[in-house]
Amino acid sequence: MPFPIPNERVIVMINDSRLLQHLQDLSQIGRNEETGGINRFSFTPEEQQAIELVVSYMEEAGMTVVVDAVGNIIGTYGEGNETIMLGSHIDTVPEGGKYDGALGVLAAIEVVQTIHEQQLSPSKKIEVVAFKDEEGTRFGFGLIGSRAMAGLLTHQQLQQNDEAGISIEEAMKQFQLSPFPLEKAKRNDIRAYLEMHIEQGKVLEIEDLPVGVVTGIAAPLWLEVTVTGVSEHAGATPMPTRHDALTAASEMILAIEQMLKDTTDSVATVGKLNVRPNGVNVIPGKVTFTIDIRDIDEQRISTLENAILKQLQKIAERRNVPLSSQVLQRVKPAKTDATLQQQLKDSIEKYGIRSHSLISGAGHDAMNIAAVAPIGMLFVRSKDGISHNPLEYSSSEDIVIATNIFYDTVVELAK
Ligand code: HGY
Ligand code: MN
Ligand code: MN
Repeated sequence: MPFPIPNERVIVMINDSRLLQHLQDLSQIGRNEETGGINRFSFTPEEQQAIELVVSYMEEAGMTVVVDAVGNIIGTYGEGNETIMLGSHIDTVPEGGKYDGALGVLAAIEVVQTIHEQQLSPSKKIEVVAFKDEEGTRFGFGLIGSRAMAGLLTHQQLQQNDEAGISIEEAMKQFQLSPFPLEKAKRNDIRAYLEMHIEQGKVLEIEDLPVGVVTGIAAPLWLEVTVTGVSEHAGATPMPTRHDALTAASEMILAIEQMLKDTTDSVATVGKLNVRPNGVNVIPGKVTFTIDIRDIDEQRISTLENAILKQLQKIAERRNVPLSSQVLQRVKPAKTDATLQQQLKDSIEKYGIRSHSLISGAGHDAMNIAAVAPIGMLFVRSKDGISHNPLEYSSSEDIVIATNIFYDTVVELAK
């Protein structure tokens, strides 16, 4: 479908119906028919099914496909010493939406397939990567594939267990992966990394724009806090003598919200809570909850981490319930590359669209790849800013415009 643009030149367009069909087909894998949410976690049959579908799309697009030592799916097009890498992820959060990650992988494949069909001969190799376990849903530790590619993944981190006590290393071996030595997955040939992703916030909707250029990515610090009280009989234990781990944790969680109520940069979220022994007639003896702290500034994250843990300790002491905490994952915030930002802006303006720059509150694989290559990100408008929710939605029009802009940028970079 040729797109008339301001200077009357008709330019090559991606195959919009093919891309939208691929998005629809992939979204059926791991879909909860009741809620419409998608549950596609790393090293599961649903993920394996999704991998097979994505590999078939990559091959149709003229790519050769390999799986690296930690399970990244890598489609390669063309040759060259330098690589233009495009990517995102196909795993999801619990009850996730159909666009988070999946759009970036499928749009990148569509860009390569259009390049292939146009018989362009890029001077650089182009790769499309579906990174392993970006979300960290199963192990409470994410961005595994991009950490490995950036040389940031450690043997110790692969010992993190899921709720069934299976470690990441064991899960990898169950899927016939041999991750060691971890250096095998490290890359030093990436000339530029570009990721197209839904915004997952409201900025582009407020600006009434289909796309935006990311200037920086706020990074997650994930903590796990355990509060230890005493399990006792709910009926026979007078209130003043209790050491209730759940009421203590509840006061702590509200204290976190209170500490951040006036900030604009940082955010903190308690997303998971586990109560033991979890009986109606038992005073909770042990409660574990997670804290997800984000900011674009690393110093502010660490200041907030210390202030929150200090405040929680105070509550623990007053209530006489010991508290312990551990870091589940810590990622560096990242700035995107100015040249790649400019290239994306040029492609956006070629379509007569005002280019708008914004920070990503959500984390992405690009944060890790920033350690070994210049990174760029193109955001696509999210309806109502909703994401990590079955209601997550980006319009077909926005997706098609964004992918055409992405195509234009990749063709320029791969020349
Ligand atoms: O947590 C994040 O920001 C991303 O969705 N993994
Ligand atoms: Mn996500
Ligand atoms: Mn994502």
